[in-house]
Amino acid sequence: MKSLGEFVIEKQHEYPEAKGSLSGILSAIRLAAKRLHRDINRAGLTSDILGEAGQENVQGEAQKKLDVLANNIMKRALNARDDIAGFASEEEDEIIAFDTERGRNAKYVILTDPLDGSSNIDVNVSVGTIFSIYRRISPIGSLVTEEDFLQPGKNQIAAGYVVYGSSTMLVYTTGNGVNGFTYDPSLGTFFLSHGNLTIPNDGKIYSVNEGGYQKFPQGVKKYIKYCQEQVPEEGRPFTSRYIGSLVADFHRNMLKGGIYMYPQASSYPNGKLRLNYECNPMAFLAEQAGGLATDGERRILDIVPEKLHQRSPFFCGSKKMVEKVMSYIQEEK
Ligand code: P6P
Repeated sequence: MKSLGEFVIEKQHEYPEAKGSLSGILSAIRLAAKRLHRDINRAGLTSDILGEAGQENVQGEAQKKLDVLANNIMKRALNARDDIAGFASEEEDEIIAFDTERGRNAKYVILTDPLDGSSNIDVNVSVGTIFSIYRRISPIGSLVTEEDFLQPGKNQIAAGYVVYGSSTMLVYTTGNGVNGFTYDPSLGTFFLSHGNLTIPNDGKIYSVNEGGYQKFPQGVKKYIKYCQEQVPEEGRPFTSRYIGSLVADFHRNMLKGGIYMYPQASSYPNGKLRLNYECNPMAFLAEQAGGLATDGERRILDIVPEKLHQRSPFFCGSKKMVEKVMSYIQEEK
């Protein structure tokens, strides 16, 4: 059984220019994931981490205590390394420049959704941590600026997630395929359990909050009806599975084949998911695993962000399923 640490060192040759730094960053994320695993798994036992934090994030959404805790765990773990110059998070209104000698001289920035799906935490349903890493474009030696965080997703040098489910797994890519590691709490170690993950080219599972059906664009409505049609020879109707945690739905679709959709709707005219720290990292992983990720028309990784917390419609998973919904959307143009 190969540990995550051994795997990262073994693969350093694949990113020679980021040799030690990327390993250092992944090591910080690994540590944060272990702490979050512990805190999430005992959440029900201590009243100080369940429930609302009594404040809102920049999206105007009520923050859970565990959102705030997860954000601080990630921020501290990364600030402790020499490799990260700045940090952006769903839970932080603005970017955070690490204003230290090593922060100013570090080459990379990270964006994260520290605890995705946190509304599920109080009811013991899977949640996740999502991260996205870029090389800074501002000069080394200076403080990072917002432009370092507004790069198109195709510039990512690494991305991944931790899914806190029936087991805790860390799944990441550095642009050379996707690998999954399962956490063994008794040893405090992540072990390679899903090497070279690939998304089946087609699938029979669709993930969408069908409660929003009436407000979806016509093309998306037509695709959902396509999924539900009785065509046994084509394996339809498909199965509907929606956990309410992007990371958990994405992870299942990656292993089994499927599509995750969060379309634009009147309550979310630009979709609900955030481009920079939800859509982009998941799109990088999806493409690296042979899948596809679009906003219904454009490749997610080609979108040039304008705002740190901007949202995007999101269609991601098995290539043929994403292409199918795009064809329905195109027909309605
Ligand atoms: P809804 C969690 O807040 C999240 O960002 C994703 O993890 C999840 O798929 C989606 O929103 C759930 O949103 O509107 O269906 O509850």
